[in-house]
Amino acid sequence: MRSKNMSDVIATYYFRPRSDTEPKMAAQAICEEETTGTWTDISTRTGYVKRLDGSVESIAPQGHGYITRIRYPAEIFEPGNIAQYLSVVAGNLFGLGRLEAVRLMDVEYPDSLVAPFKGPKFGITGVRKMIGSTNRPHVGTIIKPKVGLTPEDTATVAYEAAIGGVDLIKDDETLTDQAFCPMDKRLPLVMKLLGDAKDETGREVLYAVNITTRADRIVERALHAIDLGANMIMIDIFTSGFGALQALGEDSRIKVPIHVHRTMHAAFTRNPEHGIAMRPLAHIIRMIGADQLHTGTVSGKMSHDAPEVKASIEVLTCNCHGMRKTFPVSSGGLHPGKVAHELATLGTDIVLQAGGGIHGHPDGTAAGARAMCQAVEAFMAGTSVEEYAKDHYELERALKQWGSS
Ligand code: CAP
Ligand code: MG
Repeated sequence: MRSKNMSDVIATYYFRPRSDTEPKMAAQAICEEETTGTWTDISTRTGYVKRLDGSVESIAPQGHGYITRIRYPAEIFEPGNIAQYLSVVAGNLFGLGRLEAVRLMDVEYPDSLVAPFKGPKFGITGVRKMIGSTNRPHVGTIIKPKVGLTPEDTATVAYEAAIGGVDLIKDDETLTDQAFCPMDKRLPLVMKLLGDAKDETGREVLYAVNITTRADRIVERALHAIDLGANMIMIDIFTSGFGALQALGEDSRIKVPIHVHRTMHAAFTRNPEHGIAMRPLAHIIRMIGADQLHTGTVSGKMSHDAPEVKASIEVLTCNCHGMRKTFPVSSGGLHPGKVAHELATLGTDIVLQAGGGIHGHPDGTAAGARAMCQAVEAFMAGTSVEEYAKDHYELERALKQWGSS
């Protein structure tokens, strides 16, 4: 978010110093390494350079370590260069020997460093407009198995999900353009069957085709997907790189929303003491153009804790920077029995996705999609899933299969 009354950058870290290092010295080591200093005094750090020194604004005990807020002068950042921003706030500091552990928790940027970014082209409002929804959560599915299906079978699964009532169908993170399911074949077939489903139901359904590839080819691949009829594209942000998303976000020829998957994130977000929390990453991902971003579940198969998930959602949906809001996506091990808890904890301005929790329904994909939608309807009506299931067969079958915890 924007740093209040500040023209500089404020980064917040949790850290645990090495046993022979004072907390103040440890925080100072971060500050020096990422601005004008190094491990020893240097004669070249003269007066005019020292204007770019950072400062340790505060240190307070937290858990087994400390929380520190460090101020970095805005001038050491190159406006609009996300790679360079990260090299400062999330750079060498992770390897410093004086710290046993260090985790970047949050970054506040002044307007001057956010102004070069346009943010999402569609955002929550734009995606809702395509679907025709107002305040209800969107329901999505990931085609499963994540790899292996032919283009024809992928399209059939997508059709079933659309008939069952989902708003969004997406490829999984490892499916791109492999020989067994090339994009050129899969995408037109899926769009054709989604068209058939629309003729039957009158409902628009989005298909986020995974265009993840090397950064210098991604725009070309996105444009090709749009030529083939894509109404949404998807990118694996951490394996493709921030520049790839930014290129998509800033290209005015790309007039479809971008769904962002975060595969690989847990390598740096999972350890509560070391690495980078999802929040500052989500912040950047919003700035560079994500219309939808995975932020985790509070009851699914992945290991997450509610305050962290909420912190990411907050940075995607706050009224800040004059930017559109990014639609948070809760996905991973969800099924109808988990819907109420997710929505009660995370709010209804969210996309709830289920892969196994739809295609694993005992009566198949269409019934699974109906059961997920019924669970959402129950929540919106203020009714428990158990109560709602009395009149909704697919939901009843799902609850029998997976329970309602
Ligand atoms: C969900 C998912 C997502 C995870 C990633 C999967 O499928 O498509 O990749 O949600 O989670 O393949 O696991 P299921 P996170 O619904 O079948 O679990 O972003 O939290 O790492
Ligand atoms: Mg997946």
